[in-house]
Amino acid sequence: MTLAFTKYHGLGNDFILIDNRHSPQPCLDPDDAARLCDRHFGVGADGVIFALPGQGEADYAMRIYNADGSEPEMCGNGVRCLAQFLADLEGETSVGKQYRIHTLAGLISPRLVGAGQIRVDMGPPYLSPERIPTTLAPGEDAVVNQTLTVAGKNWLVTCVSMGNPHCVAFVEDADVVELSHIGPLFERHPVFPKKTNVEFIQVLAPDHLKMRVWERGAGITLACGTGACAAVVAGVLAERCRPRCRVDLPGGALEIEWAQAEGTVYMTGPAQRVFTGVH
Ligand code: ZDP
Repeated sequence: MTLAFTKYHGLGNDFILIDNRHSPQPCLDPDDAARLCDRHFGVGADGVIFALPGQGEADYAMRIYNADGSEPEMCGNGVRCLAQFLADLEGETSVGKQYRIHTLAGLISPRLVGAGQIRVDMGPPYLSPERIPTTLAPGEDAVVNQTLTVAGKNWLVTCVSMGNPHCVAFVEDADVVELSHIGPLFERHPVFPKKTNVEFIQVLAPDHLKMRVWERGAGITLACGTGACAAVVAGVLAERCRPRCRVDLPGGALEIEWAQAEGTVYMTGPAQRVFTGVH
């Protein structure tokens, strides 16, 4: 069987996009997807994303496998790449074009805003310990500034779900965090029954954050859209930043706004096609 695919990236967070509009079932199983993501024996990517037919009010549906074959509920950089992929497939170039995408985290709406930028209505953050999920702060409304011991050190963490779980730690200097050592220890810490993504955030100014991320199922990546959203929500809850911030990631910057009155988070950033291939 031959498989046509297109590589996209959002700030260096890279994905293999597959046109699966003919069937609601992804045409690859998780093991095949993990093999394709391998950077030495495959195409190389942080994940595989399927553009599936929509139902009801959704124009399309998205499913994603991480590089290890696990399936996350949502993917922020990925949904921007998906919107650009759909626009490229449809020959759509109109600024303002909006898609409604069904995801395992609900309906997500990316909009083409011009100059290669896509603004995504990411939906609400979920704050309760059960929704994240975590066993930290049982019975509380939100998991803010909780102490978590990892690698013999006490960290103050704030947890947020953007559909997928995030654990946010504010640090003095993001550059000195030993991500490859400490990332997996957070990811698999027993207080996170579905594992977690972890973001280390340095506050450069009340509206400007610097972030490094270790992703569940993918490891160190150059950017994480849901993680940047979670970081700003966590920063507001922990009184570290404003609801509207620029978040600098190793791969570039995202603009994040937690519109509390609307109960949603907006993320603006680029999505770029890299190449098309056949496997
Ligand atoms: O939750 C998870 O398992 C993540 N690895 C999913 C991917 C998140 C992503 N990097 C993002 O931008 O939100 C795509």
